[in-house]
Amino acid sequence: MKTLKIAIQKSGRLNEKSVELLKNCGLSFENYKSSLISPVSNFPLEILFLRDDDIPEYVQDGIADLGIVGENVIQETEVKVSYLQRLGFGRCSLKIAVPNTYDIKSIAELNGKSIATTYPVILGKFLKQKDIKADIRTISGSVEISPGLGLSDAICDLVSTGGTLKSNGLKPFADVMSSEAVLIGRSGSEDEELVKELIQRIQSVLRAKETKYVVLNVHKDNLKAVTALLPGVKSPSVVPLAEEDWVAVHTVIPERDFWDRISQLKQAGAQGIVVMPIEKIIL
Ligand code: PRT
Ligand code: ZN
Repeated sequence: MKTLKIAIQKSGRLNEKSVELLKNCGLSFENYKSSLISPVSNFPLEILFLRDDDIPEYVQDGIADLGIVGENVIQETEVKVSYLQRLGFGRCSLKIAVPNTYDIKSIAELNGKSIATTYPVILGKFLKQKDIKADIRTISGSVEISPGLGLSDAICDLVSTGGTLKSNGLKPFADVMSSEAVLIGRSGSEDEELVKELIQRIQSVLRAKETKYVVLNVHKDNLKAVTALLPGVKSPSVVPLAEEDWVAVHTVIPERDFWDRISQLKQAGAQGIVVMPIEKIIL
């Protein structure tokens, strides 16, 4: 049987979450920092640990079947790969930022200015689209210190909390792209059985993350009002309780509207609400 190869970041911001995701998919493997390749003992898969910049090309060239990498890296390397699944971690935005002292009003003011970045391809396309002719200075790191050193008027870099910009006296000015970690494969690889199986496992873990398992007690008189608030995967399960006229309702609730839903349920007569994390949801 064929053994798949998936490339993930060896160390850095995406490593831990990528390993966690694969482990949550039930894959059993060692995560030695020193090894470049780790076999999975209970699925025909090998994990390649690489620098993130190399992952898109490895997948494009077929050295790896799959990869987990930030969209920003895929766009910058301009490779041809398929996006198989957004993964919901490693979220950040590529932004143009200028010194706090620079009272910039419109993006057109960047005409003739210099912008330091490690993302010349993405920035170049963005500026072209906006019809702006700026001098893109490609540097390999520590972009945020470049205006302070007089190397550029502005920067274009990834931002997540905004702390780095702030501590370097910079303010975000324009959004170039937003990014998150994605699962990529060669075009057409989504039709392969093993790839399909792995994508299904990943999706069941992601779905579970987005939902909570809720058990609550309610008097039969209020059951209709309570169940009307609960979508569930299909519909909520209702179990009789020892106390007459009371039932327990079991269901799942989306994380995003969790607190709103809980207060509505309490108002509708729900009591003793117990909330639990879900490991996987297989549809
Ligand atoms: O060694 P290797 O080449 O594999 O790693 P790397 O150093 O190139 O990348 P790494 O580990 O820093 O980031 C990997 C991926 O994480 C990126 O390609 C993005 O997809 C994603 N990501 C998410 C980020 C950030 N958030 C982020 N904040 N990548 C980098 N940053 C940096 C940013 O460049 C800036 O220096 O963090 C700083 C800003 O952070 P805040 O929180 O202060 O705004
Ligand atoms: Zn890198």
